[in-house]
Amino acid sequence: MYKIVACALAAALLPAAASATAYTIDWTSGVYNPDPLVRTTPGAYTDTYAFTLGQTGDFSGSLTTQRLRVDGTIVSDLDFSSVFLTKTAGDPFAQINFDVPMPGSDALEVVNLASTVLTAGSYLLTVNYNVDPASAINGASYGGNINLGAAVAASPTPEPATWAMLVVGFAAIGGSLRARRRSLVAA
Ligand SMILES: [Ca+2]
Repeated sequence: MYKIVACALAAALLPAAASATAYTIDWTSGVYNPDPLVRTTPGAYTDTYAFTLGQTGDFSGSLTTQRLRVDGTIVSDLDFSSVFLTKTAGDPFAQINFDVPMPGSDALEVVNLASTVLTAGSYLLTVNYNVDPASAINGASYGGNINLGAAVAASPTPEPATWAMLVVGFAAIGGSLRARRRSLVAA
């Protein structure tokens, strides 16, 4: 009996494990609007967004907390704790940690997913956040957009070194034609 009470106390003191929800973005380019679940239970949450790029693309976007205000009082809010991008398959990739301004604030939290060029491979955007008991009464969520654009095409303008090679090439062709003409005249 004593043991059971001790175990129950320990369980109550331990922080609950974060609830994890995985989303898969099925696109190679365009805009994806995350539609995460509205949380009505207080606690820590982890949402992951998996996507695969067949070619190099430009990644960007933003995530914003959605707040509900009743009679001037915010009754629904969540708090981002960390947002980062990792690669699960492909070339080596250094994790990108996006800045989370005003963590834990009741103010509107906006996480800017700074524009980044990503090479082909599989990626995972992880969004960690907390919902406190007061905010959970009416449910808390966030929204935003995740963009993937085609990589900027390589410039068709030849590099200075390429121009130099072209000039040398034309000069060589001109020289050989003149030599050929001279030899024809001599013959
Ligand atoms: Ca907040």
